Amino acid sequence: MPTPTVVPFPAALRPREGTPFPLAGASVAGDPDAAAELARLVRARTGLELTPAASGSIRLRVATDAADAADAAGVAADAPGPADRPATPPESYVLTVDEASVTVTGADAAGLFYGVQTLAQLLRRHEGEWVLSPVEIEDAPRFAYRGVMLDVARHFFGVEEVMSFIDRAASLKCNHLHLHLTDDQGWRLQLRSRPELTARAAGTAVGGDDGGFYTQEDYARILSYAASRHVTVVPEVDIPGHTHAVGLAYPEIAADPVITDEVRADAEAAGVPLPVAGQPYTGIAVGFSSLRIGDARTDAFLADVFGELAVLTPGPYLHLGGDEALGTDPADYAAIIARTVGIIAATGKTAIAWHEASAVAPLPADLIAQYWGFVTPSPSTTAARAAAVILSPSDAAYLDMKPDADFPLGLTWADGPTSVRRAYDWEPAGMLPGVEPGDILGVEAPLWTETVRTLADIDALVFPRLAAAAEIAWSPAPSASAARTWDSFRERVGGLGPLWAALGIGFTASTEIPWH
Ligand code: TNX
Repeated sequence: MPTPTVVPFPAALRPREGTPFPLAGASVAGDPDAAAELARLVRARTGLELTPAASGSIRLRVATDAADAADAAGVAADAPGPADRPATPPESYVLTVDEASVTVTGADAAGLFYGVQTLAQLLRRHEGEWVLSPVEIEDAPRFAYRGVMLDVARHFFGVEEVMSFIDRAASLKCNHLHLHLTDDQGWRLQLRSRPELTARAAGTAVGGDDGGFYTQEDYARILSYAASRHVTVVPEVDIPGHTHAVGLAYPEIAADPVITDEVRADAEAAGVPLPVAGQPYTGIAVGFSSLRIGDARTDAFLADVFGELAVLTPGPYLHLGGDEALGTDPADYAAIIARTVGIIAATGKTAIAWHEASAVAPLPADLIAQYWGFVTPSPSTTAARAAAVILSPSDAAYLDMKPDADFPLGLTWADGPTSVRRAYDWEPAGMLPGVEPGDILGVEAPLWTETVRTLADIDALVFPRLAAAAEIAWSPAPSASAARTWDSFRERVGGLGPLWAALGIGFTASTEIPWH
């Protein structure tokens, strides 16, 4: 049997001898949400309808007692007492296929959902029929945080598009959606404490395109859809840089734009005016905006914004940005980071910031740093000082880097154009000196949207490279799994092309991948 087309590759996969399980006429029993998800995927891929039945040949369930939990962890129920038994990891599942039955047991609802995604990837044609080959899979994630980021500030994406993005990420077992909600070009979330933000600073986007914003009802819909796909939303309000739009709404707390040579060069290249206080900015330069730090009105703004964001957001994290604050004096920068981390901690949430913020002294406790330098870090990297680190190396994990030189979308600043292989061939452990494997919370692949306007644009940049980030985040390290090689990965990704096409994912058919 060829390597099954599963991405990310499971912790353990053992093909079994025997006749494949036929899909035609199969019935599904067990968890109704999982059954509906499997039926959706099977319908899209094969056109077959799975019938629900109390004693179905496909059984989907969440482990409910100790024996089930041991089972989901791949341990015999009569194994030595609880103390000797490995704890059932969250999000894990066990999947078995034989000629007569298919069973997926999740340690929890997320684990069951992931088992169903794996099942959909395993569907194949055999002698003219849709089948599943006999197999035994025990699977659990390597990292707890497996993220994607969508920048809805440079270009705005509506609720339906965000939901589609969530589906795509969740199908690759990603469990966090970082929403970059604010930037120089626009503010995208309605806040009742600060109504002028969306009244005055949400109308435009890069290139003069239409803006937009999420009402609180929209945001609640995104959150509840994400929860149904086992995805935690991490909202980002970027301070103190990337705040030109704030000045359109609350000019009294905006610092004057700092026009550097880079900002000037970008304005000339893009044919857009320089940033002007109080007017919408439609270029793509960075680092010119800041807030009036130390002003009580700024502190009140931060307390309102992060306080309300905490109330609206069920997940444990609030992201405060902190990147590229080139227009901010270092002492002011340290002060506003400390102040904002304090506000976030007081809400009961944990602050995440881009890694520059982990350079401030004293370093706030519990701050999680998101590293966006290169795979080979520069000596000045500060992420190692943080309590935990999320890895988003820009030369490997940035989905907005051009996949090749003639590609119409994307940027190249992070040593681009990039490649699928570059997205795959990096290892989190040991990447940053001073960051121990246990300090790595996980991996996130960001999509910045300066050049991205539609869901089709998103797909073209995100696929297939998100599959690489997802495998790095979920699968065992290459040293612990024979399938964790570029050759195995490219074969498996190639096998997923028809499933992605059936689901309407407009992936880029990279020449590095042998597409089926
Ligand atoms: C850098 S990476 C940024 C963003 C840009 C992105 C484009 C980081 C934390 N900031 O403001 O959109 O490059 O690739």
